[in-house]
Amino acid sequence: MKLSTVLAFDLGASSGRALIGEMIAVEGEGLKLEVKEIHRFPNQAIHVGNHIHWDILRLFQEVKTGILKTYQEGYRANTLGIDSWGVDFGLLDESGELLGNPYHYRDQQTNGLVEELAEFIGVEELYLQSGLQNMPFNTIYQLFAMVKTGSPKLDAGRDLLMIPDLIAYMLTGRKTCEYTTATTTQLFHPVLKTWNKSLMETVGIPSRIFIEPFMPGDRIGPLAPEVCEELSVDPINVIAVATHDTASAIAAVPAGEDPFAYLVCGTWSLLGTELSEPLLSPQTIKWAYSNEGGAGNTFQLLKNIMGLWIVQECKREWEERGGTSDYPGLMRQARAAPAFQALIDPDDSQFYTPHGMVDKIRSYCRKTWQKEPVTEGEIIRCVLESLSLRYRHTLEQLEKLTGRSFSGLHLVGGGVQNGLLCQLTANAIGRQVWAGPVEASAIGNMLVQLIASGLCRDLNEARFLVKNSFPLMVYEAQGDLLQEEAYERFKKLIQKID
Ligand code: ADP
Ligand code: LRH
Repeated sequence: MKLSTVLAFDLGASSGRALIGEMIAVEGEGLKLEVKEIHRFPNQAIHVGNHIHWDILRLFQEVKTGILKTYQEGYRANTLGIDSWGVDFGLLDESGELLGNPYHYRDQQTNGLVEELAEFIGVEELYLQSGLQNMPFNTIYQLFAMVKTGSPKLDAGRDLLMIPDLIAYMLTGRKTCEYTTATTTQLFHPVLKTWNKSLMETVGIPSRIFIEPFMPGDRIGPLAPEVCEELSVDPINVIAVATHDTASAIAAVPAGEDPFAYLVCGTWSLLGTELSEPLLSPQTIKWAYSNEGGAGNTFQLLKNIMGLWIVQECKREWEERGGTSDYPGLMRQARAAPAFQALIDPDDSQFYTPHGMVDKIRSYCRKTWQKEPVTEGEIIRCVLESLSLRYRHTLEQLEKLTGRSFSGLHLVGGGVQNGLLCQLTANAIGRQVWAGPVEASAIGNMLVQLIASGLCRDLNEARFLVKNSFPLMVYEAQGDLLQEEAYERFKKLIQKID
């Protein structure tokens, strides 16, 4: 028996998708969530002059296409939700018009601003005020860049809408701000759980542009009449889900009630554990761990790791040069390449910026006196092995920070499809990896909609639904001496940051 139909839009930095979810009661098996992908589209940075932007209007158009396709396929969603990557935003003027295209978080406008603000406010103070890892892309730095250049957009701006809020506004005409994405700005106070107006004042950011946050599960409103008319659809209710894609993905981790560790593995790798309150200790400051808001009144203590972005960029470069390898092809080559030849520190700042990734990896290896990876397989293997060792390092830090011990690691997101990475991660951490679901963000998005409509009681019940609906792949650790020796080498490489 079908109990509800929900529609989720998950906008990632590399692609966006619309998934329909049906909650059904199956005799003898209990409640299940059946999920089907309706629409998928690429997302990419658009270069204009010296800046990079998101193509927000095209993303909105793809969302409308997704709604249309659900109707064409005969689905009628009760509610819909939108999640996306964090930190980026659009500004609306007095009349509700969007002021320019949102910047891509990798835009160079924030170069040098982390250091500048640190000198001005102090790293420790900034951390205590925001609870976040100091990443150059955080909203605070993007706004600080506008303050410094005297951007007229900041003067004319009346409302700041984070990307998922902006898409929701285009769909409904309602200006809202959702809590989980608000906590990625570095302008939200983790302890007071409200916008940090004094920090805004210190940096010169006008506090009037920030809207009081909605909590995950709050109702934004129905699709606007003009959207319904254009698409010939019903006024579906839009729900503020856990609109930060990482928060949505974590909501869909098929864990029980005991503490667990997760790795949300997509463009970025977010490795962390769920807490009921933020953890702001001298050690979390030193190791720069974020406390981000999660669904169900949780805090997510996590580390932002460079992730599969490095692989994406290598693939893009090879494609531009006429290469044809898809992900499975590249991973086959990486499997065949010799193990632990050369390692990189994936979080070295040079890997953050687009372009020239293959050369950057090779020159890093050269400069650190390692054997330079040459073939596509060798390069991908070098990146994946380095990531897996970074995951081990982070998991061990997380245990020290929280006093918890984890028997394994839940891995969710696009990286689940990379069997080699999952196996390398299990080997590196010396524990099991439970991989799945791939579409965790979209599923977490659906779960909050189901909680909002009263079909799931809470996050625990929602996670049970995931467990009961999606099979997991289990990877057993296969450690050896080579592994330990590589970890020792890796720790020396990253010493400068720890
Ligand atoms: P985001 O939401 O940040 O765009 P995803 O969760 O969609 O990211 O994950 C994207 C990543 O998934 C890619 O960088 C790629 O490394 C990996 N991936 C996608 N498809 C495959 C595949 N078929 N095999 C292996 N890895 C894949
Ligand atoms: C992952 C993510 C991550 C942010 C980054 C901007 O998609 O939302 O949590 O730090 O993108």
